[in-house]
Formats: sequence, structure tokens, C-alpha cells
Amino acid sequence: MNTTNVIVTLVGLGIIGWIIWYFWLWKGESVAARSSERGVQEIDVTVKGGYQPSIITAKAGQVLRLNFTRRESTPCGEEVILPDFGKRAHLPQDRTVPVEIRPEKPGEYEFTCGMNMYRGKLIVQ
Ligand SMILES: [Cu+2]
Repeated sequence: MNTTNVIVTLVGLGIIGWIIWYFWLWKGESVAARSSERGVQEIDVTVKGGYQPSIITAKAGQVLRLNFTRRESTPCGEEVILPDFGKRAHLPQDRTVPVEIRPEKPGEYEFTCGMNMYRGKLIVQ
């Protein structure tokens, strides 16, 4: 193996390592919902190329209000679906749409856009 081969191999291994880390190992940052009024927890979620934050932690047995604001014109995030809670909301651009759920059981719940491309996770503790 000459130097070029070694470099190409190392770069290749580096890319593979990064892919494994990024797609399988990295869990991202989670943001906790804040308590607002009595017994209501609340979180603002921006929809732009995905959900920000995409991982939300909340407490079980309390109403959780997710304030979705879609900040992009692409129609991908136009609809948000919380299948475990039977909720679906239309998100007009630049308008905040509150979606209220009441997670009773601790666990992990996904929410997605209408095409299942944007994904977010709700961790109920
Ligand atoms: Cu979509």
C-alpha cells in the first residue's frame, strides 16, 4: 500500500465511523417542557427542515401543550401527526398552533409530518 491508498482507506473509515455515530449513536439534545399554568406543561416547537427541538421530555399525567410554529414555505411540515394520541394538526406558515395532549403513561412517543419525513420524539417520564 502506498501513501495514497492509506489516506483513502483512512478517509473511508472516518466517513463510515461518522455515519454510524450520526445515524445510530447520536441521540441529539432533548428539551424539557416547562410548566406554565397549573398542571399544564408547555413547549414551543419550530418546524423548519425538521422539528426543533426534536426530542422533548415531559411528565406523565399532565396536559402537555405543544406550540408548533412552521417557519418554512415547503409543504412538508404542513401537517403534524401524533399517532399515539390520535392528534393531527394543520400548520399554516408562521402561525403558532397549539396541540394539547395528555400523556398518561411514561414511554417514548413519535410525532411526524404527514409524509413521515420530519420526525420528533416525546419522552414521557
Ligand atoms: Cu413531510
